[in-house]
Amino acid sequence: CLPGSGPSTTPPATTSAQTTVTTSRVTSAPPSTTSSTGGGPTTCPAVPGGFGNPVSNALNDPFTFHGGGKVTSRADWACRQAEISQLLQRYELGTLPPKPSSVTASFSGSTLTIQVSDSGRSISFSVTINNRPSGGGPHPAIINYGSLGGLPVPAGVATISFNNDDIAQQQGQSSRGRGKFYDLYGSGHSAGALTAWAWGVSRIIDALELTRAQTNIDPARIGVTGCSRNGKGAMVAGALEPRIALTLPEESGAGGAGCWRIAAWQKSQGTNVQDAPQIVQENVWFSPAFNSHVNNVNSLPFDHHLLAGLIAPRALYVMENVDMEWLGKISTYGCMGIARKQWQALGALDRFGYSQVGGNSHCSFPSSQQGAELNAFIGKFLLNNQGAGTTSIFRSTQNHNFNLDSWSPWPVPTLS
Ligand code: MCU
Repeated sequence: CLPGSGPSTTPPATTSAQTTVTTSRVTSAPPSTTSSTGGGPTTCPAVPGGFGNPVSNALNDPFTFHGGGKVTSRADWACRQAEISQLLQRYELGTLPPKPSSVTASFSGSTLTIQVSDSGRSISFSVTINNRPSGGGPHPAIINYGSLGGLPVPAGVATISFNNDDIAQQQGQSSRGRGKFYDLYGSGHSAGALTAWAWGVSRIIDALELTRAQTNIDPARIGVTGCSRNGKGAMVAGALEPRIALTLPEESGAGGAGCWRIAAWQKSQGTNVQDAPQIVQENVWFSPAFNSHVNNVNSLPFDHHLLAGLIAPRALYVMENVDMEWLGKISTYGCMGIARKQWQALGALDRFGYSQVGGNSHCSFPSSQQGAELNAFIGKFLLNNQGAGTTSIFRSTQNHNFNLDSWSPWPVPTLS
């Protein structure tokens, strides 16, 4: 990690020609086009193949469909989200399988055991539920990935320990296709580890729905968190699983709250920031389908502001560390500052937080984010305490001189 401030952050003029990219790189046919977000299924326009026009030194317009139409209503937004999810899965994350044909669960002591079967194969995994409040209920819970970091969770909220590495390993390239997700779907499945873990989170919520009477946990008030590589996982889980009420990625950096384009631009300026070409060498968080795009991220029909936008208008509180150049302190600031415009369009700025502080080592949660920020988000969105504090947050302890508007040269509509 390199301390110090980043380079000047006004983007240079667009250099790529606005050419139409050949459709020969499309790896799969457009999948189904039904959205169930926002009250009842909606029929959405089919997602055209191809990448559309390259967008360099600016982030893709959330409010224009891949085919060119404008997003003008909440119903359009639900369709745009379904489209963005498909595009992310196609080119970066790999395919999220639909709900398996059988999910069963049992709860004993503090262990929730989940059995999943599909197409003649079965797996089983367990999570541990701690700090279940006694009496009353049902109570909210936060699913915590792995053992990195960890947030101080207030009383009244249970914690669910999820061993995500058991579902998909993340020990470098040799982990590709290993873990229970791949035991079920085959080692050649397109999903990277982030997607496989999100699938695991969905199965935990399925299991909580089945065992409500035993666990006394409310499946409609579930948060998800993780730090660093597991923070990337928390972000993707929030994006792919609409039943998550509160998404809490901690120091997720590149591949989580960071945008590929901003990192690529910073890298070209000499900053030591993690970028797409490096990240796919380091680990198996993404689909192998992403490998052929990492040197040309400006061609992608999305960036991670749109990954975050899959959560909007559900609640998202992003924690980042200003001392960590490698994590993309500028690319997460810019990416989330622009992501926030999606909550603005939905009249939901009180459900979006980005907070970047320093002085703490990687994944040791700083107390400066606890009282007024983390507790406010958990209070409002998991404990139903509307007076828990301000949850419209966008701050960094460092001035990055990053021009959010020149990186997002599109109008923000009011979606009603
Ligand atoms: C922030 O997440 C990762 C980062 O992407 C990697 O480059 C680095 O090696 O590990 C970080 C991490 O997970 O640290 C615990």
